[in-house]
Amino acid sequence: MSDETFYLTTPIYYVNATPHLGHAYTTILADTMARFQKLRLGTEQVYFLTGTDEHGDKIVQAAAQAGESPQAYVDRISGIFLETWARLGLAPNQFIRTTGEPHKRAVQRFLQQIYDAGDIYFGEYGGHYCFGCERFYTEKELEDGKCPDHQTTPTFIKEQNYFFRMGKYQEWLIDHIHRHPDFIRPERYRNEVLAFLREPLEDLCISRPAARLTWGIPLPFDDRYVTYVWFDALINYISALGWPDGDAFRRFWPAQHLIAKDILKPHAIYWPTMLKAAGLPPFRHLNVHGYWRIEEAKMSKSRGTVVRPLDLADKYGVDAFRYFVLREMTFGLDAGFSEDALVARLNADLANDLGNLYSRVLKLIRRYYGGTVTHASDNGELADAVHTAAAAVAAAMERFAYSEALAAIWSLISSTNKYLVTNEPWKSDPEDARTKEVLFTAAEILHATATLLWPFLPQTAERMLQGLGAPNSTASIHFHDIGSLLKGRQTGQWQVGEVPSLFPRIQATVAKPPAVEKKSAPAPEVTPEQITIEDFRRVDLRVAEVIEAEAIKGSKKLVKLRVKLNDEERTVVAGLKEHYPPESWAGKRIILVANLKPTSLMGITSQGMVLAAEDDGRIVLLAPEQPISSGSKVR
Ligand code: ME8
Repeated sequence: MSDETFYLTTPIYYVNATPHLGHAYTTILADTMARFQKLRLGTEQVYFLTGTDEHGDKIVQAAAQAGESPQAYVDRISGIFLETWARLGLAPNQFIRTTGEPHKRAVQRFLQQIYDAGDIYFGEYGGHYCFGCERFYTEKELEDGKCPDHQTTPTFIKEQNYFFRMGKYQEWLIDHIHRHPDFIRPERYRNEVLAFLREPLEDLCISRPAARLTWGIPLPFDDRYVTYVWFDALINYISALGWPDGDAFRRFWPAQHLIAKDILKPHAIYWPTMLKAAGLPPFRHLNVHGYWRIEEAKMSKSRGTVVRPLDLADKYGVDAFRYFVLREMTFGLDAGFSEDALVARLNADLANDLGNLYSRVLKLIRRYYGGTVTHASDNGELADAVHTAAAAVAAAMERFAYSEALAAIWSLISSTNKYLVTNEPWKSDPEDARTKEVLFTAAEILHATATLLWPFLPQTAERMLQGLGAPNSTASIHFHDIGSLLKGRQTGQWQVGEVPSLFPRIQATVAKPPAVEKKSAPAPEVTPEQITIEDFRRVDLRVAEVIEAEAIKGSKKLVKLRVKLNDEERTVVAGLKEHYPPESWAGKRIILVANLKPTSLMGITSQGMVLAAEDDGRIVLLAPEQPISSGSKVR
């Protein structure tokens, strides 16, 4: 096992609101990265932290509005965060709360240490205070005298407070950023921070008089004051590991932090200088993502209802939701969220590309070999494609480029689809050695695909592995083994059980196709010759109503139907008795090939053919989706 450890944090979220898409997004990114690193390094080497930020004016106000005590209020909302993460299948190692005693003790110790070192001093400060942001603004930062975030006029407050000598560490920080080019990434945020650091860095006010704000942590050296926002919140990243003496701190620090651009400055400037002042090594990387713009208005217009993004996870499934947010946003940039785009991705990428490939391969293995396909040769077909995908995923995840990593996995899925279309196992003799080889290889690649997918779509990957009879694989396979799985394999077999349907297709309810990247069409189950629209028009498909049905003596399969097409009545013989007994037909509306040359079956002339769909021996009649008169033409 590697000695390398990976410690990943999300921001701790304010409990003045319940979790929304933005909170879910960062936590999904972190969960995915933690799972990926667990595959790469081993479960024990990875630590994933999230939690809630529970002190301050805003929380007190929100509690008052809810008619609750601050403690009851933070307990309740923090509980909702915890529950939501469980609902989304997110699995942090720890959920930290800043009202917890161990955290409070660590904050006081940290403050005392910096105070003793002489980097915290008492002074007077007058400034423009925005209650919404809980911070002072300098004249320069205001826009037309207003808070740039809230567009409200701040209150001028003059009071005595404690200050952290942040300015003292400005040169050190600039130098550190230059010497570690990916300390803050992507680059645009590093540049933003460096631009900010061109101006002199002011000292940071870190306290509030307890007379004005009681819902905070008392300063250990002056209990007339409580500490203020960032000197409480940021310290969670080390208090959670039991700093200063905890084993976990020794093992896992320094961290990789994950945040959105809204809290860049406290993380890129306050936090490293605080750590420096306390004599601690800085974090490893600050990874900064963009903002979701939520197109609620658009959603409500096209669907008649406002859909809250988190509800979409319930509506379409956790993995479809995860897939959408991970695939749709380029790390570092903003992205728009819409339900239509989610449905389009679900249908194209998940139901078509992945779901069809998986069920096609597994069903053939069941149909041909009763579920067991044995290794036929070790020519390692597509092994290079698997290697390439695994390497591309690893390289992309190193940069937090989730969308790129998924694109690499989908490129492997697409190569596998092409491999099947080229080899057409559905048309070949099951006993042919080549057929076995192709299906074995396809199962092998699906196994590797499931492992690659596990960090991103854990539930789907686990179902895929279950269907392949390899349910515990993610625990035992390390990421770097994936490519080598396929090469030089001498023995092996896949035992396919029940084939789960991974993603049902969602019927689009909007007329206009959503504006998302077009995917190449997946290979159909059987690749028929292509026809033109004129060819298709030669088939006269009609809706027909069944008047009556009777069994045909001496035939196990045939049933004789009397059907109506508008004013016309016809007799049609259908081979569907085993699936639809005679008594089940009357009143049904069906689809009929109306211009089929009449044929005689068991001495009865049949004037048409009933359409039905077949899935692995199960037959289902096709019918109009809504009532429509018999004789209507199908176009
Ligand atoms: O700032 N798009 O908490 P917070 C993407 N308690 N991500 C978003 C988002 C959006 N539209 N909106 C929010 C705080 N986020 C402090 C942090 S850390 C020591 C203290 C996510 O509840 C994103 O991760 O306002 C952002 O950084 C965070 O929520 C802010 O959460």
